[in-house]
Amino acid sequence: MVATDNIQKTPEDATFKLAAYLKERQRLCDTALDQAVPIIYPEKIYEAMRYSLLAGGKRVRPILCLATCEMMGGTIEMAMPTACAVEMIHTMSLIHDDLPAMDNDDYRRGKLTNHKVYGEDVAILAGDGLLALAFEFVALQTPQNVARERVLQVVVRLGRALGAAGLVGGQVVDLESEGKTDISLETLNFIHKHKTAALLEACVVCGGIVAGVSSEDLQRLTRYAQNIGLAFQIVDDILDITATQEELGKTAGKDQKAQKVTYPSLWGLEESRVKAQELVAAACAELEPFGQRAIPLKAIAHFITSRNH
Ligand code: GRG
Repeated sequence: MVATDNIQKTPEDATFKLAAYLKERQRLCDTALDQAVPIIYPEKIYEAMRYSLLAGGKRVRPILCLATCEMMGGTIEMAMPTACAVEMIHTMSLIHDDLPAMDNDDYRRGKLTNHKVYGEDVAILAGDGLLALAFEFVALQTPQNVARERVLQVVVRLGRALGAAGLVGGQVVDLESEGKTDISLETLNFIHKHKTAALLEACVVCGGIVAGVSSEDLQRLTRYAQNIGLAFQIVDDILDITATQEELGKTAGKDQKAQKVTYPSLWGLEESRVKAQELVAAACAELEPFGQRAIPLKAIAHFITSRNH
C-alpha cells in the first residue's frame, strides 16, 4: 500500500508547483510499480519485466490518470491500480517497439533495451507478461469503493486503446509507411492518434471513470486528452531532432536518419512548435468549466510542450 498522507493535494490556488507535484507523483507511481511486480519463480521473466518498468520513465501516463481522478473528486488510492496498469502497458509497448522486428533500438530510458539485455525471446515475453498483468492488476487491486461497473469500463477502455483500434493499429500503419516519403498528413495523424494519443486518452478517460465522471465531463476530458496526445507526439518528433541521446535516454536523430515523415519534416520545426502550443491551448480550454481543480491537468499539458526529453 502506498502512503499518500503527506503529498501535495490538488491545489485550490495559484501556488501550484508543477516540478514538486510531478516528483511526488513519480515517487508514488514508482513505489506502487515496484510493489506490483515482485521477483518470484521463474525469476528471469520478473527481472526482465522490472528492468524496463522501473527504468525511470517520466510517468506522464499514470500521473495523468491520477490527476484526472483527483480533479473529478476521486482519490489517488482509487486510481493507482489503473495508473500502474497504463504504465505497464506503455512499458510493454516500448519493449516491443524497440525489438529488431520493429524499430530496432539499443537504448531506452538511458539503459540498454530489454532485448539487448535479456534476448529477443525473453523481451517479447516480458512485454506479454506486463500486458497480462496490467489487466489482472486493475481487476484485482482497484479498491472496493470503486463500483465494479467502473472497473469493467476501465478494462474495456484499456483494451480498446491498445488493440487494433489503438496502439496496434497505429504501429501497423507506421510499419507500412517505413521507407515511403510521400506519407500524407492524414496518414501521419492516423499513426500518431493511434500509436501515441490513444493511450494518453485512455489514461485521462480511465482516471475520470474511476472517479465516476458524467458523460458530458467525459467528453470534455476526451477532447483535452486527444489534443495533448497529438501535441505529445509533435514534441516527440521535435526532440528527435533537437535533443541529445543523453537527454532522451534513447538514440537521437533516428527519424531523420531513416528519412521518416514526421511533423517537423512536413511543417518545419517552428511551425511544429506553434501547432503543439495551439493543441495545448485547445486542451486547456476544454478544462475551463473545472476551474481551479484543473490546474494540475493544465500544467501537465504545458509540461508536454516544454519538456526536454
Ligand atoms: C500494446 C498490444 C500492444 C502492442 C504494442 C509496439 C506497439 C504495439 C506500439 C508502439 C507504441 C509506441 C512505442 C508509441 C510511441 C509513444 C511514445 C511517444 C513514447 C515515448 O513516451 P515517453 O516520452 O517515454 O512518455 P517515457 O520513457 O518517459 O515513459
